[in-house]
Amino acid sequence: NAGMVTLGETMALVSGAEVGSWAGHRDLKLSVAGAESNVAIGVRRLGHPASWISRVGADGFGELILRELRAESVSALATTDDVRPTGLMVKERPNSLRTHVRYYRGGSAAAGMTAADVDEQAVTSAAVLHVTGITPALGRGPAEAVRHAVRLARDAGVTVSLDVNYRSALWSRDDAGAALAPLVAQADVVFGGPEEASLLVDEADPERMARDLVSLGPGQAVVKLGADGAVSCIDGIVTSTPVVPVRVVDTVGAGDAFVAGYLAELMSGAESEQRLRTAAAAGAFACTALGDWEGLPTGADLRALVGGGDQVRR
Ligand code: KDG
Repeated sequence: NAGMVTLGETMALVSGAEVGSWAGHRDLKLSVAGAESNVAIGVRRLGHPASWISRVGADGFGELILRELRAESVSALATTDDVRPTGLMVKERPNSLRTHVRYYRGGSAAAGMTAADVDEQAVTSAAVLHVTGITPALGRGPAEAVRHAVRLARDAGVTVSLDVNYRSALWSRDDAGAALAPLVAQADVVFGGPEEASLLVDEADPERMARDLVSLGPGQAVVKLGADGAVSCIDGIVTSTPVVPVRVVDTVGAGDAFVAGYLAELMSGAESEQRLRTAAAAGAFACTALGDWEGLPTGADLRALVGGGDQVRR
């Protein structure tokens, strides 16, 4: 199969090496973060080709991002911007109860993306185009790039997947709702948490949210409920998918893992029940390790998770 193509910003991620205020200790670690590249890595680990379209700066952070994605065998279709720097995300955990995330991404290379950055061949030859609500929040150019990619995909009969992924630091709920509604209408699959779905539909009950999302256009809507699993409306059938219980270490990236699991199964031609089962298992597995994408599972990881068994290998 032709695999998945995605489009979005990946940033350098600076986080504390330990839990504790940065005023007290300063050991930092450097990694990468981006919702769309997380999904690309997840899909790739589950055995499907994945490409990622973006821009990075001509700096060490950009090089790190490209190396990480290539190390994961994701095809990085990114241009290097000689003027704008790579965006930065900073994650501080002053104590075990709180995580503060701050973005330094205004004027970043990826915020300078335009429709011209969209690799048309990659989009029209893919099985699935996956986009998120983060990219249109980055500026007019990135918003146009998303609209262009979605148009190309639709015209070529490529399945369009959208994760609402609302980021309150980037735009208001009103702006997000107005910009995302036309994208939802053109998507085949839409994912979102209840707070995100409520940008688009006037409902509070997850089941009705899923149904109402479908009435906007997509044949498949999945409302992700975190520790409470997911409720979906797929081809007219409403289903509740329970969570797979794990010992949670870090929940960030679980939503991207869920999407990756779902889309990987979709590309394999699996029925909706199997798509949702794998999505839930992948989301749970991602919570068992630190990092936004480091804990994304392979097929063998998922079989081990679902099969249980001995946790210690000697
Ligand atoms: O989905 C996890 C993300 O929060 C992440 O890795 C960073 O893309 C990101 C964002 O904009 O928050």
